[in-house]
Amino acid sequence: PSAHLQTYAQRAQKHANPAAKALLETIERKKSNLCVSVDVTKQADFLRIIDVVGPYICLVKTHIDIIEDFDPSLIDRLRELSEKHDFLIFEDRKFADIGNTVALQYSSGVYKIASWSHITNAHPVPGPGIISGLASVGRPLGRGLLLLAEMSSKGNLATGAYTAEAVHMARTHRDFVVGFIAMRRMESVPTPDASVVDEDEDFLVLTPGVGLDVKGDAMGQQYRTPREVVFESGCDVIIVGRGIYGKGSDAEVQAQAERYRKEGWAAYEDRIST
Ligand code: 5IU
Repeated sequence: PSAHLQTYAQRAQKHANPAAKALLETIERKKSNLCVSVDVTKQADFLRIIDVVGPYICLVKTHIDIIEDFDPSLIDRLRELSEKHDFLIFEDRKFADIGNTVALQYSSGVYKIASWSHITNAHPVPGPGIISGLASVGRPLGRGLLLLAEMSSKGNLATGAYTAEAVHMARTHRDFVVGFIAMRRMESVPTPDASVVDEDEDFLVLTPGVGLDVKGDAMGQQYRTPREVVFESGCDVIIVGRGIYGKGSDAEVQAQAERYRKEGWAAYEDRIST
């Protein structure tokens, strides 16, 4: 059966990539397919929110370059929280340059993303060289890459033939590409070269643009519910930002995290039992 009709545990057992395997195991262990996106600009807020939502998440998504008072000790604190609460880390870097440059951006600079982020992502726009560049750094460390096959924002250009080429690039680099940022499952996307299709492929689909209370924002974001994303569209992980951390007090943030965890998990249970 298609990957999304199997349990996370079954998929974890078979997955060859260490980061994907660890994520699937964490999802199963914590009964959470919730990733919280923590888009705040101060270290203290960043760490406090992650400590509050930690028990309810499988993955934390970061934009490390928006932290104004960043210093390298923040990474040590983040790692401590990931061990305390048992979640993985996804730096949403959206690499988009040629292979040589992204290898440097991934390994070096102020943030040294590859050294702490289990999963990162890239735009397929530069072609397969971007995967080779990132893999040269990330594969020896057991990291995994997601390709941006689709986006959640209104009017985005990641559609049609572009999405199909992204899927094709993933299928030809399965040792390092572990899945997609997408709005639905990608198995049925017609691939430009059928010879690369593998009946047993298991790409994780992580999906932003998830919210229960509002339909969008003033800058083109579009929200769907966890049920629409996980049950109807077959996605594996819901990514929620302002719907959780934007709710004020720690108690409210915690309540929202638990609410989204429950919704996402119930949608998954319904999916595998149909
Ligand atoms: N994000 C999207 N849509 C996308 C991609 C990434 O929203 O297509 I690719 C990021 C942006 C933000 C988070 O960091 O996911 C969603 O945050 P909100 O839930 O606050 O909208």
